[in-house]
Amino acid sequence: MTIAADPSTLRDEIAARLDTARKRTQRLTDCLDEDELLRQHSPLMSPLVWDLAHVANQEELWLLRGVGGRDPMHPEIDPLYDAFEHPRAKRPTLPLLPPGEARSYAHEVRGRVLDLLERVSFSTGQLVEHGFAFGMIAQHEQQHDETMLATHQLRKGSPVLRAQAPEPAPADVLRLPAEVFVPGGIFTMGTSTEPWALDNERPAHPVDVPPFYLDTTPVTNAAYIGFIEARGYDDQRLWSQAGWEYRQKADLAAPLFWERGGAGQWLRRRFGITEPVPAAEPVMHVSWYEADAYARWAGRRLPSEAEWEKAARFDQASGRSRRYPWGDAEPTPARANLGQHHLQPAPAGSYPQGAAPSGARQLIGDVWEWTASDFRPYPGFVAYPYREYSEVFFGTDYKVLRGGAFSADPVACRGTFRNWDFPIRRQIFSGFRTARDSDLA
Ligand code: AVJ
Ligand code: FE
Repeated sequence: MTIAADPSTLRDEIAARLDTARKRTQRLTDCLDEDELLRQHSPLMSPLVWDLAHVANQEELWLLRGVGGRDPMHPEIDPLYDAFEHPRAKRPTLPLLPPGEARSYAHEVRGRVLDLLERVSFSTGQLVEHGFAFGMIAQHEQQHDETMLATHQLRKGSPVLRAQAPEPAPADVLRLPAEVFVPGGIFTMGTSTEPWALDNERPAHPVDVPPFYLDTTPVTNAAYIGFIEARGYDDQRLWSQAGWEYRQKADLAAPLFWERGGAGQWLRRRFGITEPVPAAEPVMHVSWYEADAYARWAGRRLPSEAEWEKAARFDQASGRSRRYPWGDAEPTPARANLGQHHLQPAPAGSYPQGAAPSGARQLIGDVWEWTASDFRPYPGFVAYPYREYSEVFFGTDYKVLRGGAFSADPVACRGTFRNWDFPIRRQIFSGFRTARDSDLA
């Protein structure tokens, strides 16, 4: 988000970002009947009608109450939509607002927010400076839109979501080197200036990263099939201890949503349609444990989070960290596969216009990329505006994912953006690329 200096342009930008999020929420919910919205499609997910009202409830909480100082509209429903009161598995048993009421609640909140936006001054404190709280809420709705897309992927039944396929890979993919070199040295990680960056991306701080090599593109389905056919899932030596335990317990044998077809072919289910696994596409729906085992099989390792960010942002020529791999300008459809315009990743090597100075491609968009790193605070971290956004998740339970996927919106994706999940998770749009040390150290 490039923030406009003058308040009236900022108002327009905020309204547009909120509207994009709402249209996406509607696209993901208007296509299903009441029963499908109320049903829990997987114990991993909330019923879609919960996400719908939760998004509205957070918007009411942070914008109407937090910024606008209004009284709660329906205080009795607050606990229902507090993510910390009720785990996802329990949400279907709650007296949730039925779809019609959830929609009108969201509509009413939004109307009042747009009124507030007309009158708000962006200079009355940290919450509204550069429109931060509005940006946070647009990001929050988009993050739930991504979660709702994962719910669609998990649901059985007739397909309702369709989108255009991405372009074929550009001609130069055959000449791309397998890996790029990132020289050692200090770079600036995180940000203190990106106006809508969330608390966990802050502050900017120097990190010394030894030289390393990184895959030019995410690992493809074809490469991953190599790991499967080499019996990587059966070779305990390739797995971490926790990874092997989980591989045994969950009987992992391939990415989630994959099945064997005839004649050695692999098939996958994607938004209700079964199709051959496309060889050139980045692999997706793998857990951190699988990514870690694959990397070991390939004689490599996952990149640390700092390595990933340096490869994505650091411009050796200027010594600066960019906002995005290609520079400081906003994402466009020519630079990155974001925003649910395509409902799948583009072939590895796509988006030459989105390449990083290191030469790596698709660091933003296509698939979230698992990193080797635990989700931890940066030095100087301050929880803002609430501890439950990031701080309560810090520690060794979660691994960091970077870069965003086709499922993520540009408003909630940038070179500094940090996502996190449990290392067993596979229903998310997760892939990875691998790295290795350089002997130049
Ligand atoms: C950043 C994607 C891990 O979905 O749990 C949504 C985002 N936080 N509502 C999540 C979030 C509160 C969060 N992730
Ligand atoms: Fe939420």
